[in-house]
Amino acid sequence: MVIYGLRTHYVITMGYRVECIRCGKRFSGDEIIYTCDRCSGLLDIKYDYSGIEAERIVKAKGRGVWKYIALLPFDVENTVPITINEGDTPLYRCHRLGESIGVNLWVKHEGLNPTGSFKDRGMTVGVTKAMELGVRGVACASTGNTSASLAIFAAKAGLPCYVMLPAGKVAMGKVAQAMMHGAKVFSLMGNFDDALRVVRTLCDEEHLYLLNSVNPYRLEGQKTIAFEIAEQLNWEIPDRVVLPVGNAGNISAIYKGFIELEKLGITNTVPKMTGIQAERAQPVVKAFKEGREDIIPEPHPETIASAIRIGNPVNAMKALRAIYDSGGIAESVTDDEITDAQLQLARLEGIGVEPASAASIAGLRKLCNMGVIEPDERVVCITTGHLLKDPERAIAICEPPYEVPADIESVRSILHETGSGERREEVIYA
Ligand code: AN7
Repeated sequence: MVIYGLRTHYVITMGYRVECIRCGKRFSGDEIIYTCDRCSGLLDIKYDYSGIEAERIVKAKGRGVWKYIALLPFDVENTVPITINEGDTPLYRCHRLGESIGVNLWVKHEGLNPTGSFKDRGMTVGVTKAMELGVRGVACASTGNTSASLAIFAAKAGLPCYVMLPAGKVAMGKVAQAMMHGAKVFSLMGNFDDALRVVRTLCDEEHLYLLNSVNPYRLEGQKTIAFEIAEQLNWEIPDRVVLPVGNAGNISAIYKGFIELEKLGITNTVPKMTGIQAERAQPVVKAFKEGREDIIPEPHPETIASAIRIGNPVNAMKALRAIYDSGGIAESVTDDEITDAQLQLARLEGIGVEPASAASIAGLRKLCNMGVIEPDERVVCITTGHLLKDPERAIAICEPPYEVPADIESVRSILHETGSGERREEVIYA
């Protein structure tokens, strides 16, 4: 049911509204708009929390993102979600890695979503919204995972899909997914920020629906990471959540999720939101260290963690608010620190992640070494994407296989030479 206000353009749609975070201007849920037309501020989805009972979250049935439909911008009765069972990812207690870092550690492995990254949580909501709006096609710019996820949800929905990738800078597994699932893939001679600029204009002029994380519906899906963490810890909030930051959507979304649990009276605190960026792509970290509320874009971002090779993150203002308001922090890590953390996760915990995801562990280790994070803290790191997204990087940082003739003596001699199957932990810096 949609109730139109007569004099204002403000519309109440299914118990939520869209609002500019800067000037407060309100928009209706059936308008296609990504930023405020008055002040260019980011938009946020707001609910009437007094009308939502805590039980609808705490005792929600089902699994994954749609289990939390009471806090999603849809009509609970009449929505047909475009879903491939996203969310419901494991929260691993990581004793070995936690001990090596010196902290109580859990890892929420978002790489175990159906397309291999956390983006699926936002895309199931975003593409369901696209169907509700009746759009003629969907598009995004991407460092890879967004395009892979969008391609797959668009395929499921039967929508044309257009993705813009920075040429030569997207990990192989992600490009393979976008191509395989039928997106029209463009390789742009520029970086992610250039691609986003192009696709925003393309969407306006060609009437396509933009599904980058500037689209506030995406973040509604991603905030369910917070609900799941809380539930998996029996509604006890961890002291801190650490995650990689690129376009800065996920940190904003997860913070919002924790705030909503507080608003519903389910919890009474929020974790310190801790964002990690790569040393040569760290506009949010620099803004945080200078106490600013906005970023200065970096024209030439660079890192082996190609997912977060972003110099002008659109959600920076939301992310910085999340970090400041939660008493969190932002820190940068080097590519070598990211690589070490990727190997540690793989070999101490059996968790295979792509480089960007390992930035969370690298950042945690650095902040623990600096004494910023105390040993008794309960920390959840979010690993955002699966190892197989970037197989080339995995092969590049590991010892190559032993090439031997197919006879037992050749194999045995190498086996003894290298210490009979000894774990190759010597490569791990601790
Ligand atoms: C594995 O796919 O921006 O800070 O275009 O793929 O919410 O942007 C990917 C981002 C972290 C950063 N980890 O999240 C894209 C894209 C992985 C990612 C991030 C991304 P945001």
